[in-house]
Amino acid sequence: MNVTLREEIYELAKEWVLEAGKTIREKINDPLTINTKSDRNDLVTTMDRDTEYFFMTHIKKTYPDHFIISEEGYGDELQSLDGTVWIIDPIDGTMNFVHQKRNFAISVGIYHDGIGEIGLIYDVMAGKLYSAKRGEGAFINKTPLPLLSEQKSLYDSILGLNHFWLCENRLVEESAIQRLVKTVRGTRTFGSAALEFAYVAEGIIDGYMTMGLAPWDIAAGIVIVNETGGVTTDAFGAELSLLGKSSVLTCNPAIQEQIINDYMKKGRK
Ligand code: 2AM
Ligand code: CA
Ligand code: CA
Ligand code: CA
Repeated sequence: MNVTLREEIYELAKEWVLEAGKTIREKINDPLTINTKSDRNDLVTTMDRDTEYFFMTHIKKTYPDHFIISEEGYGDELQSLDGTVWIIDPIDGTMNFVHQKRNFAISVGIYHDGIGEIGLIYDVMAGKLYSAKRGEGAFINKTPLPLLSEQKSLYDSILGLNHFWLCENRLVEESAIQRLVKTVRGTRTFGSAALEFAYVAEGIIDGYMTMGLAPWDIAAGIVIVNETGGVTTDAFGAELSLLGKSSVLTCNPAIQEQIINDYMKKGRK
């Protein structure tokens, strides 16, 4: 992607993210209309939909030839990542938004011909914008993020893991996940995949592993984590597709192989 055009797109995307965040903050105590999707804990609110609609209308008006992949239904049905594609989660961490009124993010990843060019993750209530452009490093607001430490052992690591790893699953044996949580220094569950990616980039957790994420949960995070030297694959080390759901491991490269080789089920793709 042409650098001047990328700069223009970045500035506009940032402006829209900050504006959408401001609107959410202003309405944070308004009564919410909450609906459920796949099950009673899979929540969606009018704020999720309104925020996505805001992005869709601005993008389609300014860049009619760009495409959108997004969670709440205003995006395009894409079979490929050809061209410029905005991959948007209007509110990542809706359960936190509803129950805690904090710890949720707006996530916008912009890809050109399948390559992640721009990542924006906005922790709306904290007013922290994690951002990156490919090859230009990552930032929190205007402060550059340092590269991740190359001296990192699994013993000294904090991992983002959620309770689903405790339930029976196809990816890891119960005994292996118990060994893993006893090996690492600690585990955390933040409830927003985008924020967990941002924390990996920031180096305040060393890895985040989860099942069944969609492109909008990870698109921005991949670009930001990349810029601080982190790596993102599925939970078996395979390359991720941004056209479907997948397990995800994003982490400091120093601990990636050990997690995959010593803990995950063998022989799985
Ligand atoms: P969401 O809030 O945008 O739905 C919660 O652990 C994390 O997993 C959030 O980033 C959440 O995104 C994501 N997630 C993906 N699929 C989900 C589902 N079916 N129900 C709840 N959270 C889901
Ligand atoms: Ca959701
Ligand atoms: Ca999400
Ligand atoms: Ca969402």
